[in-house]
Amino acid sequence: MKTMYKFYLALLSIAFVLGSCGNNGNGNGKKQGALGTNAAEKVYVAPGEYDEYYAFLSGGYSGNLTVYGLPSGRMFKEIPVFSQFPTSGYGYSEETKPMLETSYGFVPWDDSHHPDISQTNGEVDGRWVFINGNNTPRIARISLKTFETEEIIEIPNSAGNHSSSYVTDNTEYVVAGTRFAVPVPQRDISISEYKGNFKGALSFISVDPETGHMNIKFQILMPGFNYDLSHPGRGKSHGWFFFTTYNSEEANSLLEVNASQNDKDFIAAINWKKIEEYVNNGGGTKMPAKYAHNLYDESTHTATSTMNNEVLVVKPEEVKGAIYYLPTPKSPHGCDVDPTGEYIIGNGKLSTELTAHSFTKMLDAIENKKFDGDAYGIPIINFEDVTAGAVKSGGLGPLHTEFDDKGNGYTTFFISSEVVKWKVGTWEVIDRKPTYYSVGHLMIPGGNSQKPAGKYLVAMNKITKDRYLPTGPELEHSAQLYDISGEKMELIYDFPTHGEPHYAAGILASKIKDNSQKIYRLDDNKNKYVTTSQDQAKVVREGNDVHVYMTMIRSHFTPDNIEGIKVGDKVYFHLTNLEQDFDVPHGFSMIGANTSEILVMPGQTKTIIWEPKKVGVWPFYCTDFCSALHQEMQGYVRVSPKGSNVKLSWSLDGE
Ligand code: K7E
Ligand code: CUA
Repeated sequence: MKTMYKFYLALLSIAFVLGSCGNNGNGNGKKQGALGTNAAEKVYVAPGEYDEYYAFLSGGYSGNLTVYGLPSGRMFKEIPVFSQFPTSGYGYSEETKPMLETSYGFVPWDDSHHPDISQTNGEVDGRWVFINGNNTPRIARISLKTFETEEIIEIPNSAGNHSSSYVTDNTEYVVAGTRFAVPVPQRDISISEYKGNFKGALSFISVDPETGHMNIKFQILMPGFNYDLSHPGRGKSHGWFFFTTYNSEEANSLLEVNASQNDKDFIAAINWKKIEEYVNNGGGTKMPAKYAHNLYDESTHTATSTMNNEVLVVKPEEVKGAIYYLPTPKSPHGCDVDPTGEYIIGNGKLSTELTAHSFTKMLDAIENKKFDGDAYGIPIINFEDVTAGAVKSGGLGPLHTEFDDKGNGYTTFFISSEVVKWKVGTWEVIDRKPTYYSVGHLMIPGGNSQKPAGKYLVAMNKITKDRYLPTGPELEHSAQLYDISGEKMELIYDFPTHGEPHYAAGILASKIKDNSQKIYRLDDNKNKYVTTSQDQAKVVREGNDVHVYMTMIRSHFTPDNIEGIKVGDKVYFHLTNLEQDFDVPHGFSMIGANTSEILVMPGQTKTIIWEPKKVGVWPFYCTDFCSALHQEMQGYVRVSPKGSNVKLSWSLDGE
């Protein structure tokens, strides 16, 4: 182990020397010679023009998803997913709070890793993007019409939901796999009883082709390894799913040493079609499991949270011939399948090589029982009988691979800080370029589908250091854009990202932009508390609850004066934005409210709660600069002492 580390360090320093040429930005704001001649032109999107691609970058510990344009690297939006977001009021407004409900109660944060765009016939289709929450296992579905989170489903029997959220060729399933093996069902047992008692659940979540609604169709209770990443079969291997594992040692302490003992871990190959058939014929066992399913309804602008009580589980031994292990060197991390579906690439993160397994060879080995024992009854295929070759790149710490449209693979190497381009099938290395610094994932638009677009590659780097003007100890992460249209890659741009992007999904802008919704139609607004015109605005007291039905239009609230509120009341402001023009939101904020503001889109209704604590006259105002008279968009609430007999009244302009 020690010599291994020395070897890494030696190579690392070489890589650093190699890597540091071309990084000649200096402190005088004078960048020199880093780039080819026309790099600036390649990334320049003139004012008023559009980017060619959308890129959806995961937010990591921000819990969200950010939307960028490529090649410009301009950030268009941050979409709140698993985290409360005061910019829009997501997770603070009464309508969206249910989105963050779980079986653990309200969980307003998560660690979001892997976005994946829905596919049709193995091609990204621009309907939805899915993303996993790692920490409190959840999968979210985001509409690419509204760019809002529409659904979140919690994953029971799972922990560190990492080998997620990847979709099959026709989005039949979005798949979620557990990183940590845990007792299933959860119970009070000694951690030292890990081996054999802990399980790794792999969840297959069906997606309704019309509505996108998710449902956990079944979970496979696998041996207690760590299921790190996954990828569906494509084309010829459609119907299979592949998961990398580490810790096949089943260690439960000091994993950095104890889970690195075996020379090879596994890629689990799962014939999900076979298991689906088994389940459709009544197979599997329903087990009690609590998990939340949260759904946002676009017509009511309101989310509901439902608690489910059982999940269908399948044990590997129940379905013969559906699950195999492919030995794969050195704690593989990324698991990637090439666009033809023939090759399954395991990126052994403690290895220098990439392992390519062949789907054809795998089927042959299964048919001819070329096995090398089993793990908990799951046949292990002979290594030689399933590998097709290895990419011997000389890089260190391979993590993730994506593909272009010309039969090339691109792999990131974390330790040697580079992207390596290689030929699928011959495994020869074609090119390598440094990244700044320590790259994790990479993304080529459509690069994990059957139809990649081989124009740009985005490297998402873990370490930023000197790439930008310093901002104190905490720096945003850095992404880098490469032009991959030629034989050699060319680094053409750097841009900062938000949170920690672990993966991204890209798609031609033309597949999304014309469907992008502009307003919500007021006529279609079915929110329980909608106020469709100013003359319907009102204030209603129900015990200590006071409901304010308020409208917003440029540039006033109706009503804007309210009296008769008392300390100890709970005031619900139900705000409806009456505008029906694109891009005219109004905001609402109330002094001392223990929530956030809310931003209400045209035709939408949102509710925020305020519990006044002090007697006085308290102002509220619009937070979004909506017109020349935005600053006039304000009002007052008079708060009287508990038990006061000031009558409830409200008005606009004294009426
Ligand atoms: Cu490599 Cu979550 Cu895909 Cu980070 S993971 S890099
Ligand atoms: Cu409405 Cu500012």
